[in-house]
Amino acid sequence: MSLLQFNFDPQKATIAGKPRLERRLSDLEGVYSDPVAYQNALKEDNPVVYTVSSVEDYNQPGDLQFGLGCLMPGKVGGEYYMTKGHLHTWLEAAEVYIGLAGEGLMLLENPKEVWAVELKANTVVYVPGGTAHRTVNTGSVPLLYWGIYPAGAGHDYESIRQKNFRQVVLEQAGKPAVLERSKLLTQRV
Ligand code: S6P
Ligand code: ZN
Repeated sequence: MSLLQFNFDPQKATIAGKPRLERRLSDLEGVYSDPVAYQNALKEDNPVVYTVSSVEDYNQPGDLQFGLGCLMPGKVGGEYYMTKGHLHTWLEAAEVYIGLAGEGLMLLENPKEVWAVELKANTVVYVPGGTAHRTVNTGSVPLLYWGIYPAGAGHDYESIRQKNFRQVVLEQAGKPAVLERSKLLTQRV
């Protein structure tokens, strides 16, 4: 039996003794709606956009796994830094997100509905099964959150890679605006 208690560092967004995944800007091709702005940003720098430290020690039916996500503040072509976003491979698997610090949104969508839900300290967001989810940092400090999901949920990035999300979060007049991708100007994808 592994440990039942885990120590995490909210400043470093690490969990003691556990792996931490890093996603840099170069890992996010096709995520941002303005490909020219994306390529220009990459020519400048290849920063870490987010990290996820995970505890996936428990793998039996009924078990839970969890990850500490830390999404940096920043923008590409006016579009806020965000995660790749995914469905779960086990499509029906739901997830709970708990905001710890920072300010952001979760884009959620399934074939029937689309939501943009606030994620920040002291909020909990329930991601229903069958719902694609992406986290967006609309603030000026790192957005720190827990995601807690059933063992075996897995990640399906391919469906997102093909269609992307139906909503886009851009800064407009200094504030976040949630827009429909289908209504963006044609130079964005
Ligand atoms: C896992 C959970 C989170 C994400 C993290 C990074 O089910 O939803 O831990 O993995 O927010 O996002 P993404 O889309 O790159 O996996
Ligand atoms: Zn998930």
